[in-house]
Amino acid sequence: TGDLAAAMPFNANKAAEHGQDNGLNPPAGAQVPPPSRLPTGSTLSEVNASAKTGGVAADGSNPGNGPLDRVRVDSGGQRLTTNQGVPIADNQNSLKSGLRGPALLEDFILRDKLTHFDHERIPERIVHARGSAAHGFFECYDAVPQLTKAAPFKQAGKITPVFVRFSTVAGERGSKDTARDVRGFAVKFYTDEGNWDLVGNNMPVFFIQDAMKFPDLVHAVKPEPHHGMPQAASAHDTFWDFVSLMPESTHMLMWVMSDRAIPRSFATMQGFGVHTYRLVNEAGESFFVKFHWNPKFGTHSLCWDEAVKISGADPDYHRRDLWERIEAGAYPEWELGLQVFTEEQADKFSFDVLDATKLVPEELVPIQPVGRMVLNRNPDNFFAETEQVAFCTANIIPGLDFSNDPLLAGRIHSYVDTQISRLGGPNFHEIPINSPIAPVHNNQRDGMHRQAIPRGRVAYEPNSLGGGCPFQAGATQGFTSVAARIRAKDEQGKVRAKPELFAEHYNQAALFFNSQTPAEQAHIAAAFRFELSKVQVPAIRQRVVSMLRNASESLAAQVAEGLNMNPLPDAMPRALPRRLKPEVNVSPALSLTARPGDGSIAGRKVALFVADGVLGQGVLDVQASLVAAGAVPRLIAPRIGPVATGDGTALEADASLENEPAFLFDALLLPDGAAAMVALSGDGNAMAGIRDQYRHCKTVVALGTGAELLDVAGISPTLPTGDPDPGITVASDAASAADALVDGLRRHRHPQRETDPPIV
Ligand code: HDD
Repeated sequence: TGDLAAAMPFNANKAAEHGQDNGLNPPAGAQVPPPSRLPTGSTLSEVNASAKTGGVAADGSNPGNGPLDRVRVDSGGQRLTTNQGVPIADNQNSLKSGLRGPALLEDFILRDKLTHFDHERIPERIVHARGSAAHGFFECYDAVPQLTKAAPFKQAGKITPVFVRFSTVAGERGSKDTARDVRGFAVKFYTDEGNWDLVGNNMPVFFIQDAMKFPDLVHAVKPEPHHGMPQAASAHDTFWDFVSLMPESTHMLMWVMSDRAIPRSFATMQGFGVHTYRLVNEAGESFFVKFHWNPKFGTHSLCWDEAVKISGADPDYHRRDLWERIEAGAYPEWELGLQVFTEEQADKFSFDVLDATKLVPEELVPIQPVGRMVLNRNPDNFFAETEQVAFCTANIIPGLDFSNDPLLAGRIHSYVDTQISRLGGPNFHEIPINSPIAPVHNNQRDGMHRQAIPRGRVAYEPNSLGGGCPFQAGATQGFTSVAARIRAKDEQGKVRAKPELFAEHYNQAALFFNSQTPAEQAHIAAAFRFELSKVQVPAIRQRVVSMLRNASESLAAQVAEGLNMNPLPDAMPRALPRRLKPEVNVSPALSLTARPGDGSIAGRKVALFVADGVLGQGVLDVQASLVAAGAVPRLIAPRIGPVATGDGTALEADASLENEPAFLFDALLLPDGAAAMVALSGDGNAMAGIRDQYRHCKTVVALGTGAELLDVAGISPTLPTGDPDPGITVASDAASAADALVDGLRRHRHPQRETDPPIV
């Protein structure tokens, strides 16, 4: 190159462009080793811990990567400017020709402001439009090299930053949080081998088996297209029409009609990867896997009447709960568990592991805990982070792979595709919340809103002008797909059809229903009754009941009775007439009661009713005990502000009976003090609050004369069976009142009290 190079203009920063023999040109077939991305002396965990979540992070060699601090904006102490950074003198008045004259076109300041405003909305997600998110980390318990080489599982104690978004499916962006619906549970792991998105739900199965049916499912559940109703609800004809013609949905319907569809908090629901995925180890061996997130705070749900009332009083109930838990340091936490099984094991199951309407019972394949996830930082900006985050099932990393689940196949396409219109082009991976902490180097170029400024003249591969870079990582470092063979028994040529076991639709629906407690079963029956009673066309209701008969005669009979449907329709003909013997008939793990959590009551809310004349010291003592136990007590009075206590203690109400009705709380304290008792007993809001707590099977504790409020509200401390109600306590002192509240919160609810219809 000698003479030629000397004759060319030379830029020392871009030596490689000139094809110089500068050491960057690899000998044929060889590659340049990648520079280390770790600052000297730091460990992977330290680097990852700070990346994305704030603090100091390793320098990325690509400006699109790295911690969000690089794009966080703080306007404290700054002057107002246009988007071009021009200081604005007056933000009140547009530029006019004379005080009463016309506005001038030259007013670039007004136009800068209005133009941006006119374009500040983007399309909402097709599904899962309503969501809330938080930052956190995943911590690996122990390396599992025998199972996978995936980065988050590589070393004990390793930290991988995550961003997690929870969502409802059907409702629009501004819809209520407490709709009866599946909840999305989408986790973006920013690993040092690239982003891994585990885009799951709070239920382990799905409505349909093939992505071909997804648009139909979504069109059926969304508001009906002619009048745009109902919002965030499946209780309408088109949904039930579709699912009743798709018997594969029976299992998922059991989950969606169960209390799982109305969680108490995002922090108290499980998450599932749903599909069978693959783990791949260094040796290239692969195993099937199902991912499970189990909440540290236990699985707790609302009851239907409560969810309906909450949706009016606080449509942001779950978003607020997540935000407040994190602000208060009661960090939501889940344990990640793996169900690992081999292809040979899967071959023997009575169901097909590629069928997303089936789960693998824990009794068949136990769950192996591998790490924990903690959410410990709220986003700084809802739009920039929660709205712009783009999860894609296609985002996996070395050590993981897909299975042949046909529902997953469609997802691998759909998620990337949808972001292109939602986020306005193919560079959505450069939006800060989406960009990996792992460096990005490839020859993809340009497109709308490109941020990176790739240097050099080379945008192709192979090249010699760029020193062969970026070079292929090769099979030892780079992602390789599992060379899964299509086995002789699966070789049919191209077919549009399903494997035989996909036609068995009812065994696991029965398994789920039979594994629930009587109270949970009653809620499922009531949910079907409610939803189907909203359906106008009788034939659709009949078809659902005929489908249910194949899963549970008892459930079908309860639903039919609730709908005044007599006689019962014939059971729907089965797609697979031969019966398959399931491995497991009852799986206690499928009941919400199976996961009470670690006993902590962190983040649970308690209403302490107060009114003028209250004996304030007792209330303050209960409040202090609850705070010490991690709960969130709030003083609720007829009006906000100072309360004239009967014992001279200084009390200030946090909220009023009107602006924070009692049903927003997990438990209720009725205070001591004769005058307060009179004031509260004459207040319909207080009385309705007590009755709601009772009806929703929550804990009510009365201190001293507060017990009289129970009488006025018509609440009996005795169960219909004659036994004492464990959720109603009359306490003589603050310490025992606090104990009763803590104990009640631990038990969450007292279903023994429940009747249908409710007696209160
Ligand atoms: Fe999906 C969003 C979960 C099937 C197509 N889906 C979306 C989100 C979650 C799920 C949690 C919201 C992510 C976020 O917070 O941004 N989806 C699931 C699960 C499924 C599933 C657990 C079954 C196992 N989805 C599914 C299929 C398709 C899609 C079969 C299409 C073939 N899903 C989408 C989508 C969305 C989406 C249209 C809308 C917004 C987005 O992707 O980013 O592409």
